[in-house]
Amino acid sequence: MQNESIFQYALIFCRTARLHRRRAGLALAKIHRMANADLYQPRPEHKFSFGLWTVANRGRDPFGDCVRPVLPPVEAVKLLGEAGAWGVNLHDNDLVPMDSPPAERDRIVKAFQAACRDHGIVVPMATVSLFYHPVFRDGAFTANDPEVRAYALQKTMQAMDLGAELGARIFVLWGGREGVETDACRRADEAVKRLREAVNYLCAYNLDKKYGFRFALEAKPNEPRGDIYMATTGHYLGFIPTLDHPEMVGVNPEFAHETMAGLNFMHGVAQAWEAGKLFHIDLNDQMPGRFDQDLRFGSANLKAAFWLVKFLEDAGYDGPRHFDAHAYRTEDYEGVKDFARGCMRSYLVLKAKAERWNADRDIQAILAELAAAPPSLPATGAYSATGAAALLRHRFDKDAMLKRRLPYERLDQLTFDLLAGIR
Ligand code: DIG
Ligand code: MN
Ligand code: MN
Repeated sequence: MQNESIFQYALIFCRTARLHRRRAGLALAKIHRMANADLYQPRPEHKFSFGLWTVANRGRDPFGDCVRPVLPPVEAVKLLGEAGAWGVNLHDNDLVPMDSPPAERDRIVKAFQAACRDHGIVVPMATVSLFYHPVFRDGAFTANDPEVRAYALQKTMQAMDLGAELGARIFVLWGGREGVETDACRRADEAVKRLREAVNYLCAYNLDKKYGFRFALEAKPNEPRGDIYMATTGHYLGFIPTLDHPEMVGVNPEFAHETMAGLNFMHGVAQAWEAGKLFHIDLNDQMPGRFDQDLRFGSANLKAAFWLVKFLEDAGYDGPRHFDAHAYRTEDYEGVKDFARGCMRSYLVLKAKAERWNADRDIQAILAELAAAPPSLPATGAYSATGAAALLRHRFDKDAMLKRRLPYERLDQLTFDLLAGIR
């Protein structure tokens, strides 16, 4: 009897313990979910913004018609507010149809401003569509027809008026049609001259109206034109110093566009940042060698997205994190909201991973090893005749230099493990 009752007690104990363990596990999972929920919830201080054209993208592509109904601007603002975005951006005609009568324009703008107020959304950036209407088929600022070039300036000034009215302080210029299918159409340096003249004119308008805009020039190598002038952020970094007001002009690098050009996006962003010219950024994702996919941020190349987020956060970039992307053509508007949430969530997950990377003991130990100062070297910072003489006299021990380890394989594997969630 005694053995049996002990066995009974043991059985009850084990079942109870298993129940408690299961409950504890569930409670832990719930705490983890709640913590995660807070950790990856977008907040205004994250400065996440979307263009009206991103969440209102109807899924049309060169081979298929729209799959989603029109999403009016005030509805787009509501969707973004519900998803947790901080800001909404717009091209002039995303909000006000071309050639709207002034009274209609004002009515539309007031309704939009009310929606932004209702949903706690700001307008950090404005831009202008110089690519959709057929009149821009040969470009806008670089078009051969001087009437088109003048109309492009007028349209941009009106878009600046609208952006200023909405409180935007950044004005993006993307020259989507500034390009060629054949270089028979104009000398490429003539295009540069026309572009410079237009940007100088708009900087002067900005000063005249005291709008305080900072212009952010956005590069793209091709699409919709066979070749687009100013194909990469680097091209614009070389162009800006030639302007009348270079201090007023920076860049708006886009992840997909630099990737289309086969470049390391973070490197272009880092060079722009180092030059004090990272005025805005277009975040999305892109598989190399394809048309401009404008995919949800982090959805195609996790590692490239990680290095970008790590750079922006380590550098202390304080500008908008703008997602210039759109949902898959297969999505309905619930799916579009998933897309918007996913962009912001992925950024915050990678931000948390960057913090773990910076705190990881093994990673930091390798970085410290790499940063260890070599034996005393002649100074090579600023040039001096004595410094150069000392450098010329110095004997380098190449065998010793070759013995210094560069454990990048381990460093990159630790990064992989951290991104894979096993560190
Ligand atoms: C394309 O990537 C361009 C347009 O969407 C817009 O003019 C600009 C603003 O981010 N990006
Ligand atoms: Mn794009
Ligand atoms: Mn863009």
